Amino acid sequence: ENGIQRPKGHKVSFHYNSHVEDMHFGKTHPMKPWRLTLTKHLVLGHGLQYAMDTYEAVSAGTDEVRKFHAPDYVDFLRQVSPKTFPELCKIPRFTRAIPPKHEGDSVELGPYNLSTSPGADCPVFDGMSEYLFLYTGATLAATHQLTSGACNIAINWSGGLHHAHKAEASGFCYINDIVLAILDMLRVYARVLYIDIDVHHGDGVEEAFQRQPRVMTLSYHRYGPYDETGHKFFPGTGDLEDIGLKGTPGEHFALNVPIPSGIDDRQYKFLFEGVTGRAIEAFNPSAIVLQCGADSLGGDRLGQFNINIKQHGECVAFVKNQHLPLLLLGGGGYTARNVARAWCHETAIATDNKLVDKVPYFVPRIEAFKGRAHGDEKMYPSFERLHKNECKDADLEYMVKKLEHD
Ligand code: ZLS
Ligand code: CA
Ligand code: ZN
Repeated sequence: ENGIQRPKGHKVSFHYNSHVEDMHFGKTHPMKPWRLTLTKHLVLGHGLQYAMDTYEAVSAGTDEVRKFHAPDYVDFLRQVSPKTFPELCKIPRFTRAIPPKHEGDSVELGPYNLSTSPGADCPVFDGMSEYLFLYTGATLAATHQLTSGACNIAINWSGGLHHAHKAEASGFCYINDIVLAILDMLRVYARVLYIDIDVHHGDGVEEAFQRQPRVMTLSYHRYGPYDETGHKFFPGTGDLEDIGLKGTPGEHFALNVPIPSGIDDRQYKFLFEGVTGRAIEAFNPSAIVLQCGADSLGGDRLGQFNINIKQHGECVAFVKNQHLPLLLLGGGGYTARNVARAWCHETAIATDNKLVDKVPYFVPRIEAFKGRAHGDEKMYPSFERLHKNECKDADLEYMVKKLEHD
């Protein structure tokens, strides 16, 4: 009815389980799983399900998660809830992972950087264990569809949690579904390129593969002082000079594009297409994983870029046009209505569809779409409060040259 069609010449599979929507990290916590409800309603409202094979995800198994994460950490995540947390913290096997307390720490941290305090980045909340293994299960199912040749593009918007370490949660991420997906892909593909357009550095993925020449990681991110406070933008890594672990086969197989605040569409396009294009040429990947964190959009609650949905989507289109097996994952994104708009738009791009220029009739949460649309930008509402642009064209040109050399 909306003219949605299946793509010609390639297949797309979409992986999701609505149970991830019920989760709450805490009242003031910026990570809102209900952005996935909004995304789902937009995708279904536009009829994009008719253009893809849709699958309900099941939980990842303990053994699957242990392919990257430490066995004790996985056991802890399996059992943890606000009720069990205090008891688990006393078990000797887990107490080793409690960080030392520093003078002036505002939140009490338990094992693996987890905490029941409401002021923590990685809180322990009700249903957390189910949530973690579900988003991971969705990523692994998507990966399997790709590696088995059942599809050419596989999507999981609930995945893309790039900060999680082997035995530590970090920055809203507990299980690194991306690392697990890439490990699985290495069984089938000779070389995997990981690209990360979340506004934060993809440190967990880079670290996991820093010695590995079969995986190239490429992250675009805000880098430098956060504001006048002198604090660095999270996680504080991902300098231009960081190109993989020196003296290992992985040296030269990590690339970082550190960006000042306020970068606009034109500047981002120049950087993204210049650097990504050269990386693909030089690395010749057999498959690509694209983390589509939507906190790089203008007006994001945590992000500091001024990218519109149009350009964010053009990054996806550019990668899709390489015609390689492609895994599309979510990630950050803290202004929920824009996250949903972006990921729905990108689902349309993956399936070669153009969306009708109106909000679908039966989308239930009307207040989620109150952003104004005008002029050419109807499908891509421009953002009202933009960040001061500190991004100099000359610096971008220098970066493209420098990275080309690396
Ligand atoms: O890439 O900046 C930090 C670390 C801190 C400041 C915040 N406090 C709580 C801990 C110490 C230095 N953390 C970042 C993490 C950003 C993770 C991005 C994930 C991803 O998008 C992938 C999914 C951060 N930025 C903002 C906050 N944390 C933050 C803001 C507001 C709150 C509420 C809940 C908790 C405490 C009050 C919180 C965190
Ligand atoms: Ca990034
Ligand atoms: Zn982020």
